[in-house]
Amino acid sequence: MTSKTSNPTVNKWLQEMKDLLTPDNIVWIDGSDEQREALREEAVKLGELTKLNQEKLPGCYLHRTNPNDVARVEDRTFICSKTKENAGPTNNWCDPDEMYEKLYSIAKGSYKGRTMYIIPYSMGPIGSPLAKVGIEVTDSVYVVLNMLIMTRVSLKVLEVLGDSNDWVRGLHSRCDVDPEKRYICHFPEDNTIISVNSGYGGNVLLGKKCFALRIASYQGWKEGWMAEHMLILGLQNPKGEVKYVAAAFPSACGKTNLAMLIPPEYLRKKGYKIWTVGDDISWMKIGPDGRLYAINPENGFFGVAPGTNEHSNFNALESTKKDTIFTNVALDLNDNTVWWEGLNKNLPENALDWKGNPWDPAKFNKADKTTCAAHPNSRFTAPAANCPCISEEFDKGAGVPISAIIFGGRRAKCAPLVYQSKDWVNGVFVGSAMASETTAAAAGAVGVVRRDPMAMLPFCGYHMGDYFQHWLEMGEKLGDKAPKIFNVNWFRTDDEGNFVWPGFGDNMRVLNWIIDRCEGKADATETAIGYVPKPEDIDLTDLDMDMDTLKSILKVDKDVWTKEAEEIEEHYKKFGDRLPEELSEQLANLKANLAKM
Ligand code: OXD
Ligand code: MN
Repeated sequence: MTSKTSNPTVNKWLQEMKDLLTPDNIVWIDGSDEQREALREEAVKLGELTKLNQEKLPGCYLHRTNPNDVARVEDRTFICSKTKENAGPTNNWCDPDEMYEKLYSIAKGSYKGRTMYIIPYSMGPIGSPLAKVGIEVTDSVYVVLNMLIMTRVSLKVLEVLGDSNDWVRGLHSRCDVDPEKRYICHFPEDNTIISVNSGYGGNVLLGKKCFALRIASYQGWKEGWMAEHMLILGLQNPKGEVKYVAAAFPSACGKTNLAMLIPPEYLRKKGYKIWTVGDDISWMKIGPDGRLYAINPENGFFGVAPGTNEHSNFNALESTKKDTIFTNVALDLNDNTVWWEGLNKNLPENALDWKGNPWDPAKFNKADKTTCAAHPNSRFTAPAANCPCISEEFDKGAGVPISAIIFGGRRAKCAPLVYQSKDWVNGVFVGSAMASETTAAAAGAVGVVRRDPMAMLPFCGYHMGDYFQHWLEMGEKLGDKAPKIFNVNWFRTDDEGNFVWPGFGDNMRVLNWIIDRCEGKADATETAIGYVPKPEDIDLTDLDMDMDTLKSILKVDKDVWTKEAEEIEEHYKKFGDRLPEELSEQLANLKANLAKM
């Protein structure tokens, strides 16, 4: 095998992979346009991709996964740290030796008759002090083409790596796409990821959830930085100043929409604007001036298609107009373009559904997901460079200074529209207790609360009690330069169950209050849970909402919060003696504050 590097650890691992997988061919992916074009053609020939209408959607393709393989598989995702205790109570664990043996026996010889693609990639701008290197081997052209969008793939990555051993090994093999033998495994102490028997994005684009969150969260813990499930946006005021915010919401709570928000017209006219730095992942390190700096380690968006339209997220839709791979959406045979529920009201008359079967719009019933043309978790993989509001800082390696961290989730009655934590430690408490309610969109009971600390429940690569402790230590290091921590809830409902807050672009009104608080410009009322805005400080210009309605969603209800505190206590029991003392104290404070209400 001719190598592209003299790095001994890379070459040794690649030789091991070749011996294990026994491919017929080996191809290094270099990130060039020519190679990408050739791979697209090959994928079309292999039937892995369908070429879409190149006039309307230049460089765009459609892919359909095996119907048994359409989402991340949390129950088959493992953190194989040396001890079970270090994976903690929120992760599946298996002894690493046992798991290596099992995975190697599944993967053995699985590239026979196939090509082993070697993808050298950087998470973060190549050479940035916040970036890290990975190498993924895969037998899937679809994975290669997605990685070319989602990460920075280049042989230059190998130059930057030099002889260092600080790189993440990623083995992906599609094998037979057998759900019974599907495993997504992480070996944090070995910088290694192995994914077998899947071809779905989050399980196989190993730079994303596997590296940039599960492995990187562990690295950040060991090395003194943070890898978080957060969007990053820049809010520009009429003076042209930009303040950066990072926000963590559980999956499907609108991170991509907030990251690409278009402000209401009256604010646009004044000169307000949002710049997108990232929509899913944030790596944050303390900079030379003592502030927290963030990069988006990704290079594209792996967004949920259904519900994306020119009103809900104009910028995301624009991002998908060229060089995009669509996965499991519907194919409109009339003009060879794509369609999904919520794109527009024109249900295609002549279309194939996400499985490739003819789709009958007459049988479509919104409430029954099995009648959908696009799979509810269908996706677009779009280059970040396509986004009309991409920040000019996106490609710069230094990162952006974070003024505020925002947590949030779907809570019909509990959390107010927005509140500020009392300080960093209180903010860590707020994040550790984060929760979201299930919606009618997913199978199962509606309104069930799932605790998802910092939106990292499926993504934290070590014991979550240690993760909370790491947050507390980062706060100590940051001292008075620490970002302020807030919580938002766009999803409060009235007695009829309707959302009260309009959300989308109007969330800008809340972001403005948050920035004003960071700059000491806005007042607030101290409550049992933190600082809540004075109703008059949330700007309702041009909005059909009266003060009483606004007050109703800023309210902190004693009974609801007393129940919430009890649930947090239950949730905390999981972490045993690894739950930091400070957080138990925070819970005790909350209870005492509520008792005084
Ligand atoms: C995602 C997720 O795909 O959080 O971003 O599930
Ligand atoms: Mn995500």
